[in-house]
Amino acid sequence: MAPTQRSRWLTLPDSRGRRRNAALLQFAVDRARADFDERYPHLGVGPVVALVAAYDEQDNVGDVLKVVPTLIGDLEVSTLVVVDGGTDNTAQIALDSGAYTCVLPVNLGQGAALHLGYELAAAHGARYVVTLDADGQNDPAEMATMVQPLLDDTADFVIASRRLGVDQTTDRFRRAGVKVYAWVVNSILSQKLSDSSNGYRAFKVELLDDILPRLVQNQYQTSEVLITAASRGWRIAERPTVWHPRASGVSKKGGNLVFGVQYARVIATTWCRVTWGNRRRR
Ligand SMILES: Nc1nc2c(ncn2[C@@H]2O[C@H](COP(=O)(O)OP(=O)(O)O)[C@@H](O)[C@H]2O)c(=O)[nH]1
Ligand SMILES: [Mg+2]
Repeated sequence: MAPTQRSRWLTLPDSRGRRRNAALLQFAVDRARADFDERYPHLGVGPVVALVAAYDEQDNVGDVLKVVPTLIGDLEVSTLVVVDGGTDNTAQIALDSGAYTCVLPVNLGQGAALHLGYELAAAHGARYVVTLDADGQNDPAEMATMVQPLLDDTADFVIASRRLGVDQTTDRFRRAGVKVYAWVVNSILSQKLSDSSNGYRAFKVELLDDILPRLVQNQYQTSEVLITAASRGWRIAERPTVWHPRASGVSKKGGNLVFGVQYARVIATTWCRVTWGNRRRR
């Protein structure tokens, strides 16, 4: 059948189209999960899982995985890579590095890939999950610092801060955006976070069990996770870390303007949802 030529800008989203997209997304996730379960039939992961969502990161992911610690204190660390579709060799490199690797058949977005990763980690016995970028922006050697407040039980969710630590990137717009969005998020959550958009985070698995059914963003997920967790009363802490430039390639989330607008959209929609949609606290 020939593809229709209607401009997507002129097409209003209809509920049937939305239902179809949701069904296709679920189909892709189910396929990836079934394949994962077949390849790792009796999987038990360590208490700490380093979770990496990777989309066409063949030039970066190997170096990241190489330096994930195998132990934090006496807790074993397992690495789980969710390969988010893509067309390059990311999956093979992740497998060769020894990481548990789940491969989505098509690109769904970072939020969807991490969502699947959280579910897999929780289902296979993780107690703590740490999310890291596959592009070298977060240093896996700092995982112990990230997890410590969870082990001390002074927080349920730890978010890295490039503003308390060191930001080695030079993009002034992104830097300004980090400050502006931290201010916005702090204003609505009554928190004092310095870097609310950082994707380097550590979670207790109980928190993930609670918030996962409430997450809907398939791509721009950092503020959704943070706002949802805070609105549920989970304790949030931050730790200083070093924010490195991407090892190679460019961010696939669009330029600064697209990124900024999408980020603002997710803050607004998540805030509305948690304010009017779910008032029940744990
Ligand atoms: N941009 C993007 N990143 C994805 C996607 N799926 C997984 N990722 C991973 O999410 C992480 C963050 O993406 P990146 O493009 O570096 O975004 P940024 O760090 O926020 O500029 C990287 O490890 C990507 O490989 C996707 O669909 N788009
Ligand atoms: Mg990145």
